[in-house]
Parts: sequence; C-alpha cells; structure tokens
Amino acid sequence: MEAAATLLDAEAVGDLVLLDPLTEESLLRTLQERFRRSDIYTYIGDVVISVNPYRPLPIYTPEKVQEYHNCNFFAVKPHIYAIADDAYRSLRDRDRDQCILITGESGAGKTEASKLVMSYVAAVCSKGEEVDKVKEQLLQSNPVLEAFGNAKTIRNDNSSRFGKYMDVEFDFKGEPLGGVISNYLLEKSRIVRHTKGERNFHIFYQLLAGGSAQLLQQLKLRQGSQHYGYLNRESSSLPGMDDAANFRDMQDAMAVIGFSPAEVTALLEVTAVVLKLGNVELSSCYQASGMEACSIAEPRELHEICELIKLDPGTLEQALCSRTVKARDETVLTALSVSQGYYCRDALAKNIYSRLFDWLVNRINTSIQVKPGKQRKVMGVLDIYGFEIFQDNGFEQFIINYCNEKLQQIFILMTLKEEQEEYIREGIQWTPVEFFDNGIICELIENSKCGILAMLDEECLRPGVVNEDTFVTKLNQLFATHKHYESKETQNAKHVTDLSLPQRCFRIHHYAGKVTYNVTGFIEKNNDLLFRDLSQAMWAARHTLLRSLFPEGDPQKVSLKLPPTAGSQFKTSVATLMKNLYSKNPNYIRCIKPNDTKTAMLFTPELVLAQIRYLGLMENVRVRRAGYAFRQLYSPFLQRYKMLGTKTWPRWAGGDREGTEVLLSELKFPPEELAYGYTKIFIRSPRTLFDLEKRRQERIGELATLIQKMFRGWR
Ligand code: AD9
Ligand code: MG
Repeated sequence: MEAAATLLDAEAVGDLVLLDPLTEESLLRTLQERFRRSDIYTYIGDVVISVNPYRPLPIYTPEKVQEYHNCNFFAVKPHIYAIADDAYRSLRDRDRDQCILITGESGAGKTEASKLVMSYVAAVCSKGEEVDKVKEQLLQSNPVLEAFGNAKTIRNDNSSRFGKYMDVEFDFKGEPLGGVISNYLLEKSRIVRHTKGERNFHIFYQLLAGGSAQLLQQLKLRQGSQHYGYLNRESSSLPGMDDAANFRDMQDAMAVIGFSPAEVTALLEVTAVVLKLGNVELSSCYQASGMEACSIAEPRELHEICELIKLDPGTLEQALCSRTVKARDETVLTALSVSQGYYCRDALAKNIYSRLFDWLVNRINTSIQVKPGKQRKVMGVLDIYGFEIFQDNGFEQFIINYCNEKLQQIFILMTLKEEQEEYIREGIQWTPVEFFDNGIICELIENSKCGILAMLDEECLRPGVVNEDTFVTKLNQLFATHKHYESKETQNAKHVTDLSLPQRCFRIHHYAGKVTYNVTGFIEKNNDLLFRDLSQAMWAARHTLLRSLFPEGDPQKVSLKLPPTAGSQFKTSVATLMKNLYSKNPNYIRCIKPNDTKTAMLFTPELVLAQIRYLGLMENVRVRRAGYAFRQLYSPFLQRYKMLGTKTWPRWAGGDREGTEVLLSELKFPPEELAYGYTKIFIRSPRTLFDLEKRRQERIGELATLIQKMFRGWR
C-alpha cells in the first residue's frame, strides 16, 4: 500500500501499468483519486481510460492543444489529445493507417471523445484555405448527424441512436483531403414510440423550437411539440439543451457542408411529413360485407402531407387503409382494420425517416469525399451506441449490445495481438496471459448456422403465421446448456431457482452484464417489410427527394426477391467494419461512466468497479505487464535519463541504443529486468522505472542546487 501511496503522491499512476500493488481495489482507488483531482484521463500503456466528469473542464483550450502537439506520449499528463497526437503522427510520419476505437456504455462519453479527437487533429494539421474548408466540413457533419440521429434517453440526454464510423483521409503530408462516413442501423422505432422521460430524435424539437414562423408555415407545422402525437405530447424541453440554438447551428452546419437551400427545404419537408404522419388519425367503419375497415378520421393532416409531397390524397389514403393482394391473375384490394392501418402509418413514418437518415449521410459524403486516384492515409474514428441495459430490452438493444460485444472482441484480439507482435517485431521473448475471450458470446449471436440471428431469420422466412413463441422455443432447445444463455425453461433445466424471468424472454450473459430481452417485435423489426402499396404511393409523389427514397416503388421494378433482414444486414456491415478496423493500427479510448445520475464529478465506486471488470482493465494491465511493463524508443529514453550516468552526461556521442546500454549497466539494474529490442528498451517491472524516476528527481534537485551555487558564485 505504501508504494501505491507514493505513486499517488508522485502522480506517476497516470499509467496503471505502474500500479503497485496491482489489485482491483488499487486500480479503482487510483481512478477515483485522479478523478477527484479532475484528472479524468489515465493510461494503461497506450490505452486511454476516460472517466466522464459531467461538467466542462478547462483542458481543451488552444494552449492545451499546443502542449500536446508533437508531445512525448509518456512525458506529459495523460490526455485524449496525447493519443490523438500519437495516432496522427504515426499516420503522417510512419505511414500507418490508424483507427480510434471508442467504447463504453451509454453516457460514458464516447461521442464527446470522438469530437475531441477530430477537433484536435483539425487543430494541429496544417492550415490553408482549401484545407480549412475540408476540416470545417468534416467537423460540421457532427451537429447535422446528431440532430437527426441522437435523442434523449434515460441514460444520456444526447444519446447516439446510430453507429458511426468516419474515415478521415489525409495526403502524404498529413493534410486532410476529406472523409467517408458509414452509419449503422438507426433506432427507427423511436420515431413512433419512446419511453416516458425520453424523447424522439432532437431534430423535431429543434425544428419546432427554432424554425421561424414562416418556415413552420411553409412546412405546415404548428409551434410546440405538444401538438404532435409522435412527440408524446409531453413537455419536452431539456435543461441545458437549447433546441432553438441547436437548430440554427444545424442549419449553419448544413450550409458549410454545402447543402443548397433547396436541399435543406426538401429535407425539412420530409421531416415534417414524418411528424405529421403521427397525427393522421384513423376511424373504424364497416364494409357492406360486414368486414371491419378503416378510414381517415379527419382529412386535414393527410391533405397537408400530400400538399407537401405533391401527391394525390386519394393515393395515400388508399395505401394507408388497404392492401393490394395478388391472387392468381387477379389483383384484390383488401381493407385494413384500424390497428392494421395504424401499423401501416407507423411503418411508413419509420421507413421514411430511416431512409432520410441514410440519404443525409450519403449527401454529406458527397461533399466530403475525396476524388478517386489520390494517394491517401486514413484515420478511422468509431463512435457507436454504447452497451445498454434497460428495464425492457427489445430488438434494438439486442443489436446494439451485439455490436458492443464485437468491439470488445476486437479489443481483446488486438491488444493481445499487438502486444505479441511488438515482442516479435523487437525480437523479445514473452509468455501470453490468459483471459476471458467473449468470442463464445459473439458466436451465440452470429453463428451463420445456428446463431440467434440465423434462427430469427429462419423464423422470418417460415411460410404461414409466424410468431416469436416458436422462435424462443427453438432458442431454448438449441442453447439449453449454453453458459451465456438463459430463459425460463433453461433455468428450469439448470435447476436455477430464480424464476423471475418472464415468458417470451431470453437472457444473455454479455461481457458487460446480463441482459433480458423481450422477443415481442423481434420478427417484425427483423423483417422490416413495407407493404408495396406504401412504397408505390411514395414513389408516385412528385417530391423529388421523398420519391428517391423509395426506388422499389417503381411499378416497373417490382422484385419478387425478399430484401435481406435487418439483423443479417447489420451482421454483414459489422463484419465489414471489423475487417476494416483489423487492417489499421488501433488506438483505444475506453470511456467510463462514473454515476447513473449524470451528476458532475460524482464517482460511484461500485458502478466504476463493474465497468473496470467488464472492460477487462485488470487483464489489460496484466497483459501489458506480463512481458515488460514499460517500453520506449531508445532516443527519448536516453534523453530523459542520461543525466544519471557519468558516461552519458552531459553528452553522449554514440548511438542511442549503445548509450542506453552504457547508462543502464552503470546504474546496475539486474539484467533480467531489461531487454534490448531492435528500436526500444523494455523494462520488466514498474519498480525499476520508479527507481529511475526517483533517481532522476534527486538528480534534478542536485543539479538545481549546483546551478544556484554557481549563480551565487557569479554574483
Ligand atoms: V451513447 O452510447 O451515445 O448514449 P456516449 O456517446 O458514450 O453515450 P456522450 O459522449 O454523449 O456519451 O456523453 C454524455 C454526456 O456526458 C455529454 O453530453 C456531456 O454532457 C458529458 N460529457 C462526456 N464527456 C465529457 C467531457 N470530456 N467533458 C465534459 C463530458 N463533459
Ligand atoms: Mg454517443
């Protein structure tokens, strides 16, 4: 404990690899102590841990940017700028494509971290009219995508409801050329439903609060979210969030990116249509045959929508209230019940919005993309939705948590791989450390023959009436003995007494905790089908943007092939993402959420401990220390410590490696403590490094006294 105390005093624990003794307790206390001092960043080697302070800190100023620009990673206080600087320089000078992987649960600070990385890189790369324009466009994509893709959830007032991966591309000099954004599965169910205390996507509130009277009139909208069914009609302003100001920022950002006024208008018109669809009320009526049918209860809203998208109201009404069924050579129009009609309305709203979001990302890409043929270096920044556990978890949480599981896997593989490769690169022996590989959970979900997603697809394709009961039954049979799967039935089989797990639910033991998923809605959301009548109606509209979102509505292009399910599409895009990440040099930012109440500077030890465990931070430190706790290029190492040797101080005329060997042999460290790689010195135990640091401090003291004496002598 004494050593740990010394560490805290010396602030050397900026790197947890140096923690002595290493226990969960000491790791937790170190993070807590640093957090108390507003030191929210801590390293494990070159991995950055970031604890969300929930208050603005004065550590992102232009002076700070200068401080970290071209810094020596280990010689300055831990900071996200240091990792950004290291990644950028490695890309520019060593020609290695980089990726910044930001992980952590919802509200832990991933999106903020991704913005800090981007703004740092923008600040340190060169300036010039053309380059500045590119930088601005890249940075300004954030307010636009956040307006349309973020929402208040119980966990986070600005929660990302989509996954985002952005490749920033640079030329050989390290100047930004442009970028490409990929988006992953937007949580579109939020359009039609959200839990009490949450909100729909920010854009709706922004538009209603910040749109001028003229704009709202043009969009046929009324001021105030209480008028709109999809906004839950509740009071929806958020403390600390100025929707009107954010709307102006978003509009400015669109202008910077290069949206034309006509494009902005079209985008807002389609947004207004989604909002207004939620107010289209249906009433029930009966056909002559006695069958239940539905009709539009009050035509005004529908007419206004049709005016906005230039469509004949009769076409939309028919598409919402009936369905064309082809039987042999005949086409029959079947009336829908009220609940089926509402289902259609909501499906349409969700589809329009998610396609609009895809369009938005593509449109931004059109502005920021780099012309083909240019040689480029790439820095990818990944910011996805964090791991989520709610009271009620559905298909969306399942997908989000699967994605987080994959990222954890990449962390495990790449930290191990990277460590191993470094020893091989440097010609040094090492013994690998065992730790939990979550590959088994990824397999449970994604195995192409019998994973949960494959089973769900199989259920979706089964002819006849399908429901989730048979889906769960199948899972229960398949995974009865799986260590990471539980349900009411499998619990019985395993004689577990906790029978609280409801029917139609299964529970997965994720790396980050146990999550119970309710399967209601899984099939519908996975199928993600839109009745052809609706896509054809949208295609019939003379609103160019809206129409372009529904190419399958063109009657000439009717395809009998079923589109891929939402789950399998997601799996494919995650696989592509993983391949992309594996090809780059990874840099990790692991975000920790210190409390559940979004309170400034509050650190709840139990909550942090749980994250330390599931993020595998202890193992991370152990792996890092299993071989050599510390390694550094010969040159900066010699610079820092040469004052300790009689032969190396004040000048060493030979090579850096030779100088390091001469210095360390003079200091008489046991040979097993040290290993000389091709380009780096490796030090096995943190104590040796402390010893070096201590001696250095003493030497600086001696030298200072010496200098003082000299000055006095001169006077
Ligand atoms: V989610 O998975 O998208 O729901 P994130 O992205 O991990 O989540 P986010 O970055 O949005 O979380 O952070 C949540 C809030 O914490 C922010 O809105 C800020 O109010 C606060 N935050 C996060 N990081 C910092 C920081 N470095 N300094 C100050 C911060 N406040
Ligand atoms: Mg986020």
